[in-house]
Amino acid sequence: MAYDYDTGNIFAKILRGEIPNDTVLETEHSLAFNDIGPQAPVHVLVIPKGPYVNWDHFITGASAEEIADYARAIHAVVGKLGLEPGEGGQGYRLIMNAGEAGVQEVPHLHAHILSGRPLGKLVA
Ligand code: DGP
Repeated sequence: MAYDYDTGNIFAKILRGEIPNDTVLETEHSLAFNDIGPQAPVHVLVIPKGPYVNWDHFITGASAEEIADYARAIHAVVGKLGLEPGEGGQGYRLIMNAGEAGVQEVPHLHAHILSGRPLGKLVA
């Protein structure tokens, strides 16, 4: 599947420094920042710096280095915010929306990390 990346999307603008963000963590290939409309006390978005529309685009098009960096960046945010489940950590929910059915609004891959309250059973 080929994806057309829209360089005008809001996260591309954040990555270019054209609009501000509340950064939680930055790595060589990834950026994590607080969601502008948090759905929970903790609502962090983690994005790769490369131009990937969604997870499927990323996992088929990114380098092993980018993929490892992105996975580790998500883990690092969880650690930095003390969200690891068990041993006193709160736990969290990790979500990626893709396409129409997933109701993805911003066409640049992002993982939502949600925590800070009981999130309820996941329903469609
Ligand atoms: P999704 O529906 O999965 O595409 O979620 C997009 C998320 O992006 C949504 O939770 C709100 C967030 N968002 C949209 N615009 C901005 C912005 O300009 N800054 C930040 N920090 N978050 C944004």
